[in-house]
Amino acid sequence: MDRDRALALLHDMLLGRKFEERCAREYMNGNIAGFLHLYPGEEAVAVGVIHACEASDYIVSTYREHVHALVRGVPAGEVMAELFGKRTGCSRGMGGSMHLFDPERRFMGGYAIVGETYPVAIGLAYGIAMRNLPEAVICFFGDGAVNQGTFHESLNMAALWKLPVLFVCENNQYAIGTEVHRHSAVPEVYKRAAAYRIPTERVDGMDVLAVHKATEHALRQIRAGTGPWLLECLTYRFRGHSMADPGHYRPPVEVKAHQRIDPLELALRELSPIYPTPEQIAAAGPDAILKLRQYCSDQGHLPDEDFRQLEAQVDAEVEAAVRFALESPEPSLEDAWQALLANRRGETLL
Ligand SMILES: Cc1ncc(C[n+]2csc(CCOP(=O)(O)OP(=O)(O)O)c2C)c(N)n1
Ligand SMILES: [Mg+2]
Repeated sequence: MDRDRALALLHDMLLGRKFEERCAREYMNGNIAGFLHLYPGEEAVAVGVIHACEASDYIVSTYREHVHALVRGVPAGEVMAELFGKRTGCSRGMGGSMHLFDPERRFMGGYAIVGETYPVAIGLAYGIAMRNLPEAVICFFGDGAVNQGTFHESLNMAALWKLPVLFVCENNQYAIGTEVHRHSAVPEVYKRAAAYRIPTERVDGMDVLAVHKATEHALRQIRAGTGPWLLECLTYRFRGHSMADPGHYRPPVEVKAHQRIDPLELALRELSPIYPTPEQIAAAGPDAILKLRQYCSDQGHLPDEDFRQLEAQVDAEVEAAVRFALESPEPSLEDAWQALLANRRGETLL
């Protein structure tokens, strides 16, 4: 991987982390209402997968999708404005946190219903196959979503018709408060692909480069016409299921153990051929971003000054997104009517 790509990955991982932490604050400030599911700890999955895609590939995601949208290139201001329920949001302020949408960037949602993403993804993939295009669909889902009927129906159809879909399981080991081995008879999600003869791989979802490499490999084969793939990414969410969840079902020692393998830290290690010593990490304090900066400056790979600049840039992006959202107008009643009906050409009807 070249330096520019590595820096782009790092930028998006930092943006994902800082954007989400800011969302938590804005929720507490009363600027975001409803459910809010945050992504810290899982950044390597969205960033690794989406960076391996072409802009012409479609992305279908769940309700934990802010970072997927950001990595796909939906402007941070439009994502934040959507969370604030503002008219300038990517879903015109009528979708909210769980229903981000940007068809021009082929970001096809944002779905609140667990297991809803698969039929949408195979529908898109069927359209691609009928037109014989070199495109693919990326379908994200959680470990808790593999027990839905739509999972099996969609994997069967995708395999049967050799549809160009990459199914990506974000296995963060919990469906709300239920651990994967308590909700799934086969807790190794990748093994389920075998039932439909779908090729599969299980990767370390905390390692952005491993995720990126596995996605490139799967997409090469999908584009060669061999049909779908399933990638299981083992990851962990650092926060509760949503802002309403204090997460008491997880022992603090488990959470701490996972936080020690921060995907941001791993990403920066990958930027350099030499790994930091445990002493260097310990000396950098508890904050992963500080550790990264320390590490990079120690290695001389990404000079401290460059890292400071990158971090300042991300801070400014998040700040501008919040300002944009705050200053944007609410949708009007007229806007609500506009979004109610559409004809087959996608024109809204009143
Ligand atoms: C069909 C349906 N059933 C139940 C719910 C309630 N629900 C919301 S999130 C969730 C857990 C999903 O867990 P997982 O797929 O592992 O995703 P994660 O939240 O861990 O990212 C459930 C059961 C829902 N939204 N939709
Ligand atoms: Mg889960």
